This record gives sequence, C-alpha cells and structure tokens, in this order.
Amino acid sequence: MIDLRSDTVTKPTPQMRQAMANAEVGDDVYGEDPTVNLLQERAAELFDKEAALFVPTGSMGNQIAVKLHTKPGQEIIIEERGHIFNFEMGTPSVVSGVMIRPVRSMDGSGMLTWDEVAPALHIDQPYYACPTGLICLENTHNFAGGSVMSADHCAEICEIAHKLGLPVHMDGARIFNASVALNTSVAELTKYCDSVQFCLSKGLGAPAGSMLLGSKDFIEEARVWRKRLGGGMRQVGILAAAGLIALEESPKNLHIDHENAKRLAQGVSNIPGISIDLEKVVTNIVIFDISGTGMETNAICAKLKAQGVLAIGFGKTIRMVTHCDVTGAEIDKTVELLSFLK
Ligand code: TLP
Repeated sequence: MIDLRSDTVTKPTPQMRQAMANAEVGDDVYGEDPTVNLLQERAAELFDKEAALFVPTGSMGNQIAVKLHTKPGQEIIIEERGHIFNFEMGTPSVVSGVMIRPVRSMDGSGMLTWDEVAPALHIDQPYYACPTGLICLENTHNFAGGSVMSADHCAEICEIAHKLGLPVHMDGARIFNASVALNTSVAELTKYCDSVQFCLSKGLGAPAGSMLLGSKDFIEEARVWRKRLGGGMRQVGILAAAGLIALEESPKNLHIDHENAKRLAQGVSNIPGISIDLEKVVTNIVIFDISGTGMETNAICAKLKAQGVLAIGFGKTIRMVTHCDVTGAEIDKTVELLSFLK
C-alpha cells in the first residue's frame, strides 16, 4: 500500500530499531531512565528551553500544557481548524474545564494575526465574561495544509499576548517541517512561546512519543500531570532511543517529503474537478478540494484504496501526507491512479 493517510504511519528505520535494541533503560517514573533523560536534555538544548518532558503522544503534551496554563472556567483561543480544537476529543473541557474560542484565520493560512485574535479576547471584561487564559498556535498547521508560521509572526503574537499577561502554547507537532521550509531553527520558531509540544512520531519517523518543552517549573508540574493522566511509563528508554535518532537524523530528510508533496500537488492540480492552491503547499501536507469531480470523497478514497493508495477524506477535501516511507515514484503512481477522475 502507498499510505498517504498521515505521517503518523511511518515505521522506525533500521538504525532506530538497532538503537532500541541496545538502549540503556531505567524506571522513568523515578527519573532513572538514562536514555529518556538524554532525549529530554537534547530536546531542551535544541529548542533552547529550560527543560523537556517525554510524553506518549502529542495530544497528551498539548493537554498537559492547556491544563497548566489555565484555570477552570477560562477560554483558550485557537485557530478554528486547529488540532487541539478539532481532534483532541474535547479534552480541554474534560481535563482543564476550559472552553475553546475558535478564531478564523481570514486568509486561510491558519496563522492568526493579532488583529484576528484581539476581538476574541476577554480581558478586563465584566466579571461574567469567560476570561481568556491561553493562546494556542499550531506550526505547521495541519488542516490549513501544512502552512508555516515565521519566527517574526510568532514573536509578535507572543509579545502582545505576554503584555496582556497571556501565555502562548505552540502545538509544534510538525515544527521540524516548518523549520526546514523556512530555513529557521526550531529554537527561533518557538523562542517566545511559553510551552511547545512536538512529535517524534510523525515526519521524524519514531514509533511513538512527543516532547513537551518549557521552563523548569512548568516541566516539573507537567511530570505530575503526565502521571495523573496515565502517561508515566517505565523502561521507556526503548522508545526514547528511537526518538534520539529521530531528532538527530530525520530533519535532514524532511526536504524530500516537501519535494514529494509539491510533486503530488502539481500532479493532482492537472486533474479536472480538483482544485488546490499550489503556492500553499510548502511542507508535507497536500489537501485538495474534489467538489468539481462530481464524486464523493469516500467514493474516491475507496477507489484509491482498491488500487493500493490510502488517503483520508474530510468533507469535500482529501488529505495526502508525504513522509519518509513514500518515494517519489509512489507519488507519481498515485497521481497516475487518480486518472479515473479524468
Ligand atoms: N494528527 C493526526 C490526526 O490526529 C489528525 C494526523 O494524522 O495528522 N497536533 C497536531 C498538529 C497533529 O497533527 C496531531 C496528530 C497531534 C497534535 C496529536 O498527536 P498524537 O497523535 O501523537 O496524539
């Protein structure tokens, strides 16, 4: 199968498997797993943050951040297609007792400007308004098609938010893709964010795991919440060993995924009935509209599946994600197979 459903489907490389087999381990709930500790130190160093915590999933990393930055009864601001809003099962309300105020990014980029955020804020409002507690950003923005937020843009949002006493959390599940696309370090891209979550298990290819970063105090508290949520793992250096390789080696190859995404986007753009803005494909996510084909998304995905290609449909769009387990030739094959639409 050519699996373009997500970059979450990537399998660990032989080098990762080797490192996993040889990993030194200890009980991480006691903070005694040397490989986890190494991964946390390395991540903190790369992002120039005080501390980092290995968490089982990106969702858990995001939700711990929401929990720690807010109080029950507050609101958090997120772009309306953001992952924390749409794909984390209402956990902010379940775990943190907060409401989500989704805000539309008017240019479709998914990157909120301060002018878009400002009218949604509840600060110094009458006591019966729901006060804003946190701003969440997402870079790259998954459902805006892998769009990227520049370091300056992020810095501007953080600067104004901080002046108002608001923390900023970055869902950087794919921040390394943004870093490659913008040719800017992950540290620069997240410099003023109070916390950052990034995934080892997406484009970076590790089998599982995400990192949460922030101040030392924040990460100490995050460790408590990780355990509370059932995420205190034991000899998890086995996974961290793969994570270390993901961190050191995988970013070097992400540009290939981006080239493949462009190639895919270019290919599908020539198919009648499909619309896609080629300029917007800058990382590894390709989302195209199939309204003009006269077919339903599910029918197209089913037909593709029967021919050996997996993709996911959302409404009138289909998402295809390139990653290290898909080759350029497989991308060409996918475009060719879509010819049933012609
Ligand atoms: N995204 C998954 C699905 O949940 C939609 C995917 O296939 O793209 N933040 C962002 C921006 C994400 O895209 C995801 C996963 C997460 C957080 C959650 O990560 P996990 O799956 O590790 O909980």
